[in-house]
Amino acid sequence: MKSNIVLISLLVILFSCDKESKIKKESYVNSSDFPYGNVPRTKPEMALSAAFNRIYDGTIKGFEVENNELFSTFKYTPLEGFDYGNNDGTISRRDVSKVIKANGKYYVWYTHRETSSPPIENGGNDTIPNRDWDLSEIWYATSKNGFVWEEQGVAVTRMEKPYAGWRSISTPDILVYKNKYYLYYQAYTVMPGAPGTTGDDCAVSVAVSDSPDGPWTPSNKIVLPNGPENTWDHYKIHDPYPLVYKNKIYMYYKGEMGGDPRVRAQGLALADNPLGPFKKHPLNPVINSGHETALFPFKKGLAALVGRHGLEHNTIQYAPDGVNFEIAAISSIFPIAPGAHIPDAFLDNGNGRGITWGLCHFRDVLKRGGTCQSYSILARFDCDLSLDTHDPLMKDSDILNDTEIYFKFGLTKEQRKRLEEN
Ligand code: AAL
Repeated sequence: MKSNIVLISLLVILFSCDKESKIKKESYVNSSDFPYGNVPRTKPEMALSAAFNRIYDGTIKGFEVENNELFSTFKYTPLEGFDYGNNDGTISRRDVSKVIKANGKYYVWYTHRETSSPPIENGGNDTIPNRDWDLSEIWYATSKNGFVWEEQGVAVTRMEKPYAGWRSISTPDILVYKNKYYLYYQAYTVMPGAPGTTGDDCAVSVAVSDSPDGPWTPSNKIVLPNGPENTWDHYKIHDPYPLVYKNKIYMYYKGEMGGDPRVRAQGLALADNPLGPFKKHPLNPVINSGHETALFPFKKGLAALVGRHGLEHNTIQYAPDGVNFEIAAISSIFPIAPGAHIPDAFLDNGNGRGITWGLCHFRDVLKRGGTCQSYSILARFDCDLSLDTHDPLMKDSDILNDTEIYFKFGLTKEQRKRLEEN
């Protein structure tokens, strides 16, 4: 008798559960029944649109952008400590490296140009720059707080002819490996934008030092060479960006595969030794967008700030293996040529904590347009892409810019004329 009662009550419970889920299923058949209030954190058994399937199965997980650790807005601060002369384009600073901390202070390296005249588009010669980063050197500065900087001067000068870098060196990035410092940079043998080139052809070289204050010994070797003829990175190897990951040096870089407008993408090359050889990854390119792309360890993978240019511009991407990147967040007003402060950039501890600030640049300050870009200034960006920080002020997806900012991006005369004629 007792066992029958137990059996009957079990059956009742079973039926009611099944009934409940049936109800749920039944009652959810009509998608507008998606619940109010406590949204289902696990995928409900109901027909879902592509957008809601993405919430549960996509790479951008979760409902609230505020809880997305890889979503952030960016805030900008002018820097103190850098003198741009008469602001006439004869002094320029741009394309910063990652910011590292050493000897109790922050260090950053960047392209520094001081020339008798601002760049002149297709007017370059031995003393006149053809581009903002032409006839340049690598300089560095230090800071106690990341806002007020002290320029220390030149780190690496241009090479002697015929070594790569005699025309210009630019766009540096730093690697700290086994207590030695490595500065990678674009090394030019022809002036950027020279006739007969695709506009900015170069490869990457490296200099070494035992101290962030130098002296730096240039290798006078190309460590990240151009790709074979007719390949995506045959002409341009730009923005070298080393990290230590999975016991190797992961060197990311930008290539440009032609086209109009030009298509840029990010590649990866791996090495066991900072001086190479670097072996390019068979799946290159690994990021289909972006220009100067900053990457940082995040959890067991790597994340990337994919700003300007391309299908997936203005996205923050994540690859659990450092190779296969997926979009993890979408944001706006990205820092240009970001050099983030990444405390664990070279720790390779499989537990990346993310970033909260760095330096970047604003280019073409004189608004000359064209590709030579008058001159550039450095600035600071702050964000919350960190697992150890939660700053709601950086997690605001509803950026309401001032009206004049919108009207600043007005129609050109030609566009207005065309629209009025239609
Ligand atoms: C930057 C970087 C590289 C290019 C030029 C200077 O944005 O991508 O450095 O060569 O522009």
